[in-house]
Amino acid sequence: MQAVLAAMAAHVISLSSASPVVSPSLPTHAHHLKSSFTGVSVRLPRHSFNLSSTLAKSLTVVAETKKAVAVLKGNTEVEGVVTLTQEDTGPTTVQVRITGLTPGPHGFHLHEFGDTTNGCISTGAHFNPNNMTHGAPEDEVRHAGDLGNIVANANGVAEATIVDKQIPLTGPNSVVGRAFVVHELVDDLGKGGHELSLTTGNAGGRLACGVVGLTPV
Ligand SMILES: [Cu+2]
Ligand SMILES: [Zn+2]
Repeated sequence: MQAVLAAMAAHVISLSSASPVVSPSLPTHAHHLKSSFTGVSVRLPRHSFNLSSTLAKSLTVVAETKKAVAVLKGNTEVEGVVTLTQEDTGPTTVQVRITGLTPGPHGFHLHEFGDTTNGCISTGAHFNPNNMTHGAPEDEVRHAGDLGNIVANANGVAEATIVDKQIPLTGPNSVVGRAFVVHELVDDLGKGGHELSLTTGNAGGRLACGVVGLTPV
């Protein structure tokens, strides 16, 4: 009997220490057991902890979806909306709709700062937390903010869905608070041989920009 109680107490102790989230759902008598058997924990075989940490993990896995939005405006008639969705630590899905463009490809990036005090110029350079040179979204060497080109149709409307792993909505490289910029010209993806190819893709002026902010899921 004592062994059974000790085993129960061991679970209570290790569960509550492994995951504070779990403990409020434990029945109150379990808390009582925990305090009665505090001394037992130091003699627990190692496998008890492994079992309970596995259990704690399975109880605390909850899918977390983050969503954000940017409204792009500038000094021209170009405007648009970009939404970003990320589940847990998976890739971010970016949905783009921009109007008022000249038909054809336009460079599209996440820039470092969510600062538009001086228009799109004050959003800084391409978001580049890994100190790389400019490239295409599919390249190993690229700025995190390099999302390539979006292509406007004959009506000047560009619609795209981009899935990318380097622009998360959480963590140290979160893009929340940074800004999307759509450019005047095609982004040469670092391969144009121009002096600006390896910094900006030589994509020309900034037509419109918008700061990424969290939005309800
Ligand atoms: Cu840009
Ligand atoms: Zn870049």
